[in-house]
Amino acid sequence: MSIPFIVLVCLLQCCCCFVSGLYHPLDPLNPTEIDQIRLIIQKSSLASLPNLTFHFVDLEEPEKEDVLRWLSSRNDSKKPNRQAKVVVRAGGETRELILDLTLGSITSDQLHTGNGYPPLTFTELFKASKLPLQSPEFKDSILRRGLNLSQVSCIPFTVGWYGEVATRRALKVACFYREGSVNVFARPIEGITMLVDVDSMKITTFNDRFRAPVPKAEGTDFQSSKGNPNSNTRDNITNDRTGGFTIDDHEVKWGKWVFHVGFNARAGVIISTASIFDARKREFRRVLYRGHTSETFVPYSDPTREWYFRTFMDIGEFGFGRSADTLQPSIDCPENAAYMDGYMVGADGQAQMVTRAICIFERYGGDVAWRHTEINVPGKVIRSGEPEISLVVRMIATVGNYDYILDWEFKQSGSIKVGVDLTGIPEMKATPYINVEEMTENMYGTLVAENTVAVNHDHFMTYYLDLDVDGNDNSFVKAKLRTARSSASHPADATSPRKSYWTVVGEIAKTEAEARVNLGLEPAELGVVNPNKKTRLGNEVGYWLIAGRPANSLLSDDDYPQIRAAYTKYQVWVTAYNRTERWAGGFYADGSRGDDGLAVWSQRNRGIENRDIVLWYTVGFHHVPSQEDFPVMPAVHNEFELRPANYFESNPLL
Ligand SMILES: *[C@@H]1O[C@H](CO)[C@@H](O)[C@H](O)[C@H]1NC(C)=O
Ligand SMILES: *[C@@H]1O[C@H](CO)[C@@H](O)[C@H](O)[C@H]1NC(C)=O
Ligand SMILES: *[C@@H]1O[C@H](CO)[C@@H](O)[C@H](O)[C@H]1NC(C)=O
Ligand SMILES: *[C@@H]1O[C@H](CO)[C@@H](O)[C@H](O)[C@H]1NC(C)=O
Ligand SMILES: *[C@@H]1O[C@H](CO)[C@@H](O)[C@H](O)[C@H]1NC(C)=O
Ligand SMILES: [Cu+2]
Repeated sequence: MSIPFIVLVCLLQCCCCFVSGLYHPLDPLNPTEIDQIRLIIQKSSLASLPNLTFHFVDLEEPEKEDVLRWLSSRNDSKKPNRQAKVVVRAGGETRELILDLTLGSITSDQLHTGNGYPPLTFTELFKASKLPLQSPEFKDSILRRGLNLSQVSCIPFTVGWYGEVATRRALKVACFYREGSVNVFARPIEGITMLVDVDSMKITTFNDRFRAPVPKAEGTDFQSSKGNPNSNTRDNITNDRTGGFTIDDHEVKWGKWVFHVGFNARAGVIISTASIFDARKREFRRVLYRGHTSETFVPYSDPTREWYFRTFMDIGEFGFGRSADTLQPSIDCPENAAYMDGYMVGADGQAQMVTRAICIFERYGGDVAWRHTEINVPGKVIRSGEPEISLVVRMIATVGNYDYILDWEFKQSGSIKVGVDLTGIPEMKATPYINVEEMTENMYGTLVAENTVAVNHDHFMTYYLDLDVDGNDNSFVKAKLRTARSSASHPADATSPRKSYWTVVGEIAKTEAEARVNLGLEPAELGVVNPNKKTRLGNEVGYWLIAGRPANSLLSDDDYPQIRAAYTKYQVWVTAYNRTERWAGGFYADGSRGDDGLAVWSQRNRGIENRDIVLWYTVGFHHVPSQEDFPVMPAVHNEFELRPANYFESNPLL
């Protein structure tokens, strides 16, 4: 079929771009650079330390002013040096390195002495998952349950932190029975917990407390009976009405928008330097400097010994980019999608590629961008309007049992919509019950199949949104809508038969404390404005935050998981921009203790009026499972929108 847009994917030509120096300073590290990092470290004194493993490798965030300077001139002699931030474990310690790739050297090497650990490597998770199969105690437990060891799969889970004074890197391992089903998570072997010491890679605690029947295999298969859709039978959803989009290395141009699409192991997709063309001003105007998922918090609401620790921070403990799945054309993304690969580092320092990690496509779903019919012009019926066509950047993270579909959708109206869809397999536990009426104890979830309880939990996805609305210096507005009484003291109201109306009571948040917001029943308009830029009519240019269905954490403040993820008590925060403050749950999220992260930075209570600020928004879901979530869950959606408000002089679609 005809593809009406030009796609200039230049990923594997990074070396060519590199030679000519035509990269954007926020480009993700390419495989050549990842190799260079490994070689620099292997030639350094670090190589002599025992058990050197790579846990994190990313572009070291360049100074914003350097990036902006390059962007405005596109003059490569003004480009900042390429730098990488690398976290390795060696000799049982965590080291944080900064490498200058332009100079080819390590410029900083610091021991991490604070709490928490870097993300677990895939190799560690894999090794931990195999340990039970070698354990005599575990083999004995499986035998006594009458199960076949060769049909057992074990899955490692992060352990959180529960007030222990000293900790070591650890995982807990739970096991499942594969026999007769591909749905590993549907057949838990309940009652056994194993603690693994990650550095020595040994099971240090084994507990077999009780047995529950293993749920049956029948009815657990989630493989689609429809097979892969045939591209010829799909509706034709491409169209050429907007002239399509181009991808030049990592920079995407579509309609009025230009933005950069990056990728790293931690956040997955990163949108940078998004600007929109203003046809009246004949110039590109800045909107979003950098936006990405910052942390997820998924606490299960089950305090029992086998379940209490399941309070995951998937982005910091594993990584959304590390969990990025290769996208399936015509299922995960429509036929008209273009794809980008993603690169990251393996535990051994080698570059790893995820093919088709990101897709980009034009969406025309039959919606209306704007319309109007006018019948009050004598002798005429004037009908007008335009279809809604948008551009979507998508990735999917499969984090164990769950699949997160993460969209950035750009609209010609100037809106940026961020969508999150959850699907996959709920986490389930085995129980003796086959009917709700038999249940005499709190099972902390819903009976979704015989002997199977899907446990209550939440998903909190926190977004880092460094909006730079028409410039760096912005303010955060909390406008409340208040009911007002018509009053005799206002001359205009005096004769009104109306008793009330509503009015907008705007308030600029002066400090970080004033910018913590819980969305609720009280109507509020939240937004970021640039107080230094006004429309011709004198309104401050801005972007509103149109929130989705709100959900904040219901755990008590003194509960350990809540101490670690304290930022989930508010849906909205605003902080003063600081290049290093990007990860809401703290940089070292595994085993963290809540002493780094958004809630701590906000405690400094910096001034945030008319300066460079960052907006943080949490998309939350309280998940009370239902039988329809079994054996695989139909996608559930939530979203938010950043929408221009007095940014343009009038409707930019005309
Ligand atoms: C780029 O910047 C350098 C140093 O400021 C200057 O010498 C050079 O002329 C510039 N090149 C272009 C093409 O503007
Ligand atoms: C290195 O790894 C091995 C195997 O995992 C472990 O037994 C040993 O204690 C580690 N050495 C150090 C210094 O961490
Ligand atoms: C265990 O499962 C394997 C296949 O994975 C099979 O070959 C073997 O016969 C089974 N053993 C028993 C005792 O059922
Ligand atoms: C899709 O639409 C384009 C443009 O209208 C057309 O050329 C093409 O034949 C259509 N493809 C299919 C499969 O209908
Ligand atoms: C930036 O953030 C880091 C981490 O929170 C902090 O240590 C540092 O002091 C901050 N820098 C400034 C200039 O506030
Ligand atoms: Cu869920």
